[in-house]
Order: sequence, then structure tokens, then C-alpha cells
Amino acid sequence: MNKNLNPNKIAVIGAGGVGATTAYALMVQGIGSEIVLIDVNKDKAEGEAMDLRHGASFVNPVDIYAGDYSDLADAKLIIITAGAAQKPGETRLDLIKKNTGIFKNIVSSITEYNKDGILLVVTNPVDILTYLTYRLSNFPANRVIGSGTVLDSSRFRSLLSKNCGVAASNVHGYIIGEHGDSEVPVWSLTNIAGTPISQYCPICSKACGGDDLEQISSQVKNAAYEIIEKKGATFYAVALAVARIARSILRDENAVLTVSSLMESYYGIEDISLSLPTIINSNGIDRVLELPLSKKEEKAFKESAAHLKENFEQLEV
Ligand code: 6V0
Repeated sequence: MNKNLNPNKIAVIGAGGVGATTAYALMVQGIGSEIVLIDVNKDKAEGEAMDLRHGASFVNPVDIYAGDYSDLADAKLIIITAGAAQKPGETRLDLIKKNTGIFKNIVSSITEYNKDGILLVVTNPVDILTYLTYRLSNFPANRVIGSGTVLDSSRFRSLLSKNCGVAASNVHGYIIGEHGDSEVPVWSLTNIAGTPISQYCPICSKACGGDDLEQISSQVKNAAYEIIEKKGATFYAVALAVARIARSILRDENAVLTVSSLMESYYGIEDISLSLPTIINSNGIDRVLELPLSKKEEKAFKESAAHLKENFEQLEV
């Protein structure tokens, strides 16, 4: 690691709903002692930094300020939330093209000042943009991470928790693949107290049956659409997901999180980024876990990768 990096410094590029809420989540949880916010809209970044700073007396000491790309030089972790969200009438590919253009500028501005930090992409479509960031930055694959399906896995666990009446922290399950429509719930490895869900359900007094479980995975997949329809955007849960990843990096935790990263022959997939359970520590990605998926899950994961590749190949990079 570059000795000039401050191991407790985090930069957040994009001070919109997701970026500002991420800074808030980091501050409240005492993750990082220096947080710089960068946005093309400098007033927005300045306003958010001021608002956050005014809460300083209630949290661990932290220096939060609005800055520019030169402030990235010593940042251990650079979180990218900048970019456009999908507008009515706009296709998914339109959004990809728009954010690809934005990312070309952002990534070259980052690498001008910082070549040793860890890049954490949150902007959608997160898997495509994580792969693009890997290609554009020339950073090693372990230092280019996407928030991937960390949020979806949390949604999955929280819905199962409510359904089963068991604390979310005691429900273990993963959503893998694309953060989006082709994502895959790994039911075969989902467990409560180490007991596979298929064996847990028959001994649970709720006797909800398989239909409720199928509904849970479709609720996870459609959660963002539903929230955006009701309140226009999603930012609280994703900010907590990003803070969770940041914590594992800054505190060298070796936590297992379903981040998006470069596939290096996992299940035979290469040259695209998507999510699998991954060990995260101060080096970024320590190891991607190739878990024993069922045949159906492995097939769906491969289809998810193929779908992402198709989208990426339509871009002019
Ligand atoms: P927002 O509130 O519109 O904020 C975007 C911010 O980016 C604005 O403040 C812009 O000024 C800024 N910005 C735009 N271009 C640049 C640039 N070139 N350099 C610096 N700043 C720039 O959007 P919001 O914060 O709600 O969402 C941001 C992104 O996160 C979108 O792409 C969402 O789709 C995505 N999300 C990703 C999630 C995930 O799980 N990965 C979850 C929710 C949202």
C-alpha cells in the first residue's frame, strides 16, 4: 500500500441523495475520520458538508468538507455515487451511455491524483460501471469494487427476517449476479441457525409454504421500482450498504459481502463484473467465494453475466 494514503480518509464523489446519505451513515457509525465530498455542483457539496459538520458534537471526531479532485491524493477509499438516475421515457441503455460519459471524466480525474486507493462504485448500472472503472483506471481488480448486490442481499435478509420472525442478523442468504432484473437468489445456501431454509421451514410454526418465499425474491427484485414510484429515489438502505463495505475495508474485517467485482473464471465467467459473496478487507477484495450453487442457480448466474456482457458490448469504450 502507498504509505502516503490516510487509512481513515474517504472521498465521496457525487453529493446527491446517495452520496450525502452515505456520508451521514459513515459519520454516524464513526467510519473514517476525514470525509471529503466532491460534486460538479459545488454548492450542493458545500451545503451537504456544512449540514453534516453541524452534527459534529454528537458523533466521533470527523472532519467533513467539500473539496475537489486534488483532495483525493491521500484517500484510502473513493466512493463514486455521481451520475444520472433513470428518467421517465429513458431506456436503460440511454442511462448507461450517459453515465459512461460521466465516468470517463471522473475516473481520469481520480487517477490523476490517486493510483493506490480503493474505488467503490455505487452509480447505476453498478456492474457495468464497475467493469468500466476497472478498464479505465488500470487499477488491479482487487481495488475496484461495486456495491453490487450488497443492498439486495440485505433486502432479502430483512424480508426473510420479517416473514420468519427471526432477527435479520441471524438469517443468512445471498443475492448474486447483476444488481438488477437478472439477479439470482441463492435459496440453496439460505439458512437460519445453520439450518437450510428448506429444512427450517417444515419445523417453523408459521408454516407459510414455498409461495411466500418465491414472493420474497420477487419483492427484493422489485424493491427499487416500488420505492422510486413512492418517494422518487432510494438512498437510506444503499447508504448503509456502502457504509458496511467501507467499514470492512477501513477496519480490515474480512467480512463476506456480495460486492461486484471482476470475474476471473468463476463458474467459467470472465471479463465482466458482477456479484458473488466476497471477502473484503483493507486490500479491497481478498477473495471471491465460488460456492456450491445448485444447477439452476449456476445457470441463472451465467445468464445474468451474459446479459451484462451484452449491455457492455453495446458501449463504445
Ligand atoms: P442524485 O441525487 O441525482 O445525485 C447525483 C449527484 O451526482 C448530483 O449531485 C450531481 O450533481 C452529481 N454529478 C453528476 N455528474 C457529476 C460529475 N461528473 N462529477 C461529480 N458529480 C456529478 O442521484 P442519487 O444520489 O439518488 O443516485 C446516484 C446514483 O446512485 C444513481 O445512478 C442511482 O441509480 C444510483 N443508486 C445505486 C444504488 C445501488 O445499490 N448501487 C442504489 C440506489 C441508487
